[in-house]
Amino acid sequence: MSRILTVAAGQLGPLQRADSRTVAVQRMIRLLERAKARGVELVVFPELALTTFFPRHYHADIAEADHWFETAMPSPEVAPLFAAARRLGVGFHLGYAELLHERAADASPRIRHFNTAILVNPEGDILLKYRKIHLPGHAEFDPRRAVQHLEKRYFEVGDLGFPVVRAPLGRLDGVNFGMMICNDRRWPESWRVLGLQSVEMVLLGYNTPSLNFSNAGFEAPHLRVLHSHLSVQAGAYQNACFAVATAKAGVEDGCELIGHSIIVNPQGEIIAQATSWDDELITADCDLDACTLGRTSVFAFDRHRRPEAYDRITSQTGAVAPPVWRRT
Ligand code: CDV
Repeated sequence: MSRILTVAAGQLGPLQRADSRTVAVQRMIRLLERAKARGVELVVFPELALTTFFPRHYHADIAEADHWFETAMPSPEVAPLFAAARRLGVGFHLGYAELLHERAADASPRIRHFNTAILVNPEGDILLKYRKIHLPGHAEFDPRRAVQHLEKRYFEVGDLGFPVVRAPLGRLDGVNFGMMICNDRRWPESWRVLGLQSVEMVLLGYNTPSLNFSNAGFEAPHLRVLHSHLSVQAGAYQNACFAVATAKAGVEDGCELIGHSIIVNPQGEIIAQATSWDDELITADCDLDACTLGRTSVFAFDRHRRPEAYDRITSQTGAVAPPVWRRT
């Protein structure tokens, strides 16, 4: 018997700086309705799906960026998305900026900011929450860049690790879901930590500019899509899982985003791909039993992994120079 989950990537076209959360939510509701008509049980929306990708905008006073963040989930503006999911019986994954009011160890109040994603079932339960760990970009205004990427300014590094949950969804009693966000997909460590928890489906959203603005050297624009797909396909194959990778696409605030959302199977094959720069739904029937082959053969971790040889992975951040060979 196969275990089929019908999933969709709900790609969003651009969200401009002036667009309200309500604009984004209404567009996502329309995608949920189209998903329902196609028998979809889960729709994956992008990273920071409620607003424009605001880390491209510099605020000298960091608190001025707080209006981009959600202090409750669902907030009144996002509640209609939860209601639509309930009405349609479709789950969803949503990326957003999260602002928390907390007490520090000395009881003083502190505000925390994360780049967050949640997995929500049709009943409105939050099944899994993830806070982005690999924050790209920089913390200070960089005059060499035509477009800023200030994730290190506005967000803290996520504090939830890479969690996996087994939860019922659609017609299935249990699916092992894991999450990562955008830049995390480029790091094999993210995938392997999920793989080591028997993840069956990785959900991830992204905002990737079509140009590399870091001014560190030339990167041909066509390689931006290649690198995104390469990362997701390799991660899914090497950890024998499905992946739904959903983009924001098109020209947002004058900055072009690559789009090219994909759904990938455990063989690393792309089984659905977006072709527009607009709101677009791509779907796939994912038989989760297809994860078994990889994880019981080439990637049977318990038989083949050699953690005793991997200590550099967790003990070291930057690369060190190798010893220089000399004739003896
Ligand atoms: N939002 C992102 O994390 N974007 C990065 C860009 C800066 C390269 C990405 O990895 O796609």
